[in-house]
Amino acid sequence: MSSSSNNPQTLKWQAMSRDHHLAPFTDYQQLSDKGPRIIVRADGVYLWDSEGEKILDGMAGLWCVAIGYGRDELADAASKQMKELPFYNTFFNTAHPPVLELAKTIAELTPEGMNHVFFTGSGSEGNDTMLRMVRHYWAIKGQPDKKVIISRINGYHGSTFAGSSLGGMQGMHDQGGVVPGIVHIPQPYWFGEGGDKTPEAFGIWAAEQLEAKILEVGEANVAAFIAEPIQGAGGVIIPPDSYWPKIREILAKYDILFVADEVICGFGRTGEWFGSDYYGNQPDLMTIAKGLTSGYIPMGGLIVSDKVFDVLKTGGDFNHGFTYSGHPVAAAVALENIRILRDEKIIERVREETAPYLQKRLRELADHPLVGEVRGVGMLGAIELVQNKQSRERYVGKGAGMICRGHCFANGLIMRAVGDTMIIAPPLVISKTEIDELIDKARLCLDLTLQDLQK
Ligand code: PXG
Repeated sequence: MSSSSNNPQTLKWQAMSRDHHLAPFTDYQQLSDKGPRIIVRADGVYLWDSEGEKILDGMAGLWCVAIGYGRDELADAASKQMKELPFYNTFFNTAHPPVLELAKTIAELTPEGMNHVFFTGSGSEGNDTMLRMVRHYWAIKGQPDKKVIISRINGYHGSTFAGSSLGGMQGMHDQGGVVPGIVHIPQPYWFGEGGDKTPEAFGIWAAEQLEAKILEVGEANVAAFIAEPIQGAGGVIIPPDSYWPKIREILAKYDILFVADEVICGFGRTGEWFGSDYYGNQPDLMTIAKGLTSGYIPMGGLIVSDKVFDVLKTGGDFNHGFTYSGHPVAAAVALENIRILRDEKIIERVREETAPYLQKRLRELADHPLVGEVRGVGMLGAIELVQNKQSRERYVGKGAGMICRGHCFANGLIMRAVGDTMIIAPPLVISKTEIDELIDKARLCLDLTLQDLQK
């Protein structure tokens, strides 16, 4: 591993990290001591580090590199746009062709009635935009008290103040506080929190928490409910089948907006264009980022339904926006990325061929003594590490997930750990042979982890 490198170039970069670079979500003392692994190039589903080691990227960068690494077409689209018009803003009654083409293209892909896009630089900014927009929406409609957003514990909606407040990550709330008017309900995480209930019964219970919260806060005060179709950063939490139908039933009873955070699920990860399509949900707003550009360049946005837009249009100025809203180079890259997803039928291939194969192979790991559950949808998967397969009891205080992640890292596989849940989200273009390699490496690392835990 690079932490024990003798390579002078690696050491030079690690010194730069120690002396100057502040990485996200990082213990700076620990990183200084260990030094980061330096990733220098990538192609397809593979990364190479500065030691020359090849690594299968089971996380698509950070859930984003949908079309895989090394697609020259995206670089060419960026280069062409930079030469033609590298920047112009979309404030003050101006626009440029890429942003308009992109908004129209996205509207072609979204569920019925979702035809308007506000662009941002990231998913977090998309959710900030959402917070202001939904409160503004209700104010225009003469209900300014409808301000509260209901969100879920262990959801992830970004790292800006609105994003982290909407999210349900205690560690983030503890550092700097939260935006007022955001409340959280339990997540539909059966394996971790379902207790003696069946998954179906637990799914209903978790959905009913939404209704209980609406009644507690008062419908007259609730602006919206936000949720990821499948929680990503929280540990690839796939709700029981009963959850979304029950949520839809509750949403139909109350006059509140529904926001789908599609930052991870959007652009094909579930085998449909959006996670909302996968579940048959009908959101009023959808946050996007990541797969929109396959991560080649930063871009996010908020897709807005006709219903919301028709009200916004009557409300005067919407006082919100970023310098890089609809950045022409990002828009050109997103357009090319979507062209590739469409022309190469990548999402169809995921749905019909590679995702069923990944899910089948992934489930073979369920027989491993360390594995309590394997679950997944599309190109998303989770493996729960346990001490007791029947009772779902964990290895307490052993850091099984981190041990496993370390073995993966050392054996040429990127697989993330969320506590003791191992998660994968490979590029959508991963082939069956590469899936075989991923599963073989995962099994090896489970073996090595179990050996360590039994020592
Ligand atoms: N919503 C969801 C559902 C996300 O997964 C964001 C919003 C925020 O997007 P930006 O572009 O502002 O990062 C995300 C981001 C992890 C991890 O550890 C996940 C994300 C970001 C960083 C780390 O799994 N998701």
